[in-house]
Amino acid sequence: MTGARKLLLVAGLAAACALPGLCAAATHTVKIEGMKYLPETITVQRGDKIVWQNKDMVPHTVTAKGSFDSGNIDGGKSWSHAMKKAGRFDYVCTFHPGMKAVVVVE
Ligand SMILES: [Cu+2]
Repeated sequence: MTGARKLLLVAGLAAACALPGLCAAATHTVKIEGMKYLPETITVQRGDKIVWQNKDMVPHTVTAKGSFDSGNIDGGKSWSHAMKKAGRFDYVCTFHPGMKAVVVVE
């Protein structure tokens, strides 16, 4: 397949995804490493799943008050959550309040 054809195919899939029900939910990954969420801001589509992988040795949480809360995620473990509502969700680690990040659901 040529590069141009591949590009057209990708563009077509992206257009199909704009119509509800035609596109399977995607899974995104946020790494927790060095006391930071990476990326700090992630934008996903409604219905997508996000997996937070704790690469640190210490436990962390993914806590957006009133929206979602992972509870304790031990070092080396992960937690996933499907984003069902559109909006901007600021979240923190309840153990380390300096750890902040954002999920934007379109
Ligand atoms: Cu933490």
